[in-house]
Amino acid sequence: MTHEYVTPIVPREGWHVLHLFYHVDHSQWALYGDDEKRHAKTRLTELVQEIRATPDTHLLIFSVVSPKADLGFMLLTPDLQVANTFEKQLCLSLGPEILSPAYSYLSQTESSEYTTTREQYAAETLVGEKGLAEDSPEFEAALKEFDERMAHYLKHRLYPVLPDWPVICFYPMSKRRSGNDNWYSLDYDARRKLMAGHARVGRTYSGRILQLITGSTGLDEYEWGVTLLAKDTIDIKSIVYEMRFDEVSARYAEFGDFYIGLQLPLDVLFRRICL
Ligand code: 76R
Repeated sequence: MTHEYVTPIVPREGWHVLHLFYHVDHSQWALYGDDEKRHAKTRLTELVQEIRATPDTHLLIFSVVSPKADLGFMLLTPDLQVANTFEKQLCLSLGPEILSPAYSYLSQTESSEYTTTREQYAAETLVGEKGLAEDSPEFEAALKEFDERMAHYLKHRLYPVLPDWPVICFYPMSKRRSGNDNWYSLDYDARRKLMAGHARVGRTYSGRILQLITGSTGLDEYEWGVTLLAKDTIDIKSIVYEMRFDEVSARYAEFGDFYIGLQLPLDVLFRRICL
């Protein structure tokens, strides 16, 4: 990318995340000659390579299943200036009239305020549930194991590297704020207890679902973007179904539209979307 002398907008922690969905205008594409078509695809291919070669930057590309959109990108990068630049370039890369935005979502990776802390784990799980004495070697070992697991986990939430699993599901969601069902008027302990139940359900999908929850309060229409990656749509369908019964979702969640995409290598994707 040509260097622009503008102040970077890099969050104190985490990265910016853009979900981008486009329609292809096939009537405009049909007007392109073979050379123009080849050049257009080369431009997009080179741009994708440039984006993927940018430090700390990831780009997922997928064909959208259903006419809600044709082509989707998920871009993760620290600097909003860079995200903005790439987003404009992606939209134009096939030619000025080929891609038109169908939907988009801006969010940031974030750590959760409900993640179990070292102190909670020590007091509630190790002493409370497992009955370990605070100065015993077992206690020390278990706490060390917790520290390592959490360091790895927190890093993944803020700086994720997403696998190339074929199925990607995206939807935005908020926590309800109405009458007696106002998430934001619950006190912290009540929210933390509810979230612990949510996480218990979520953990049973380990290895089948990779979830990335990105925060968008003040950035876009909803409060979070939910990105789920899977090898099989049945796992997407069952996690979302099972979560519906969990109080956090049953009582407090509101959802936007759902998008299902298939991650594909670019050459396969071009054929898939009939370019
Ligand atoms: O600390 C952690 O990150 C682990 C516990 C955890 C938190 C704090 C967790 C685990 N989630 C957390 C936060 Mn989740 N999650 C969703 C959805 O469709 C629906 O009903 C809801 C959409 C899914 C499918 C899902 C899956 N989670 C959140 C938040 C932020 C809440 C806030 O801050 O108020 C939202 C909006 C949200 C929504 N969650 C998990 C999963 C899965 C699979 C897990 C287990 C992950 C793992 O342990 O690897």
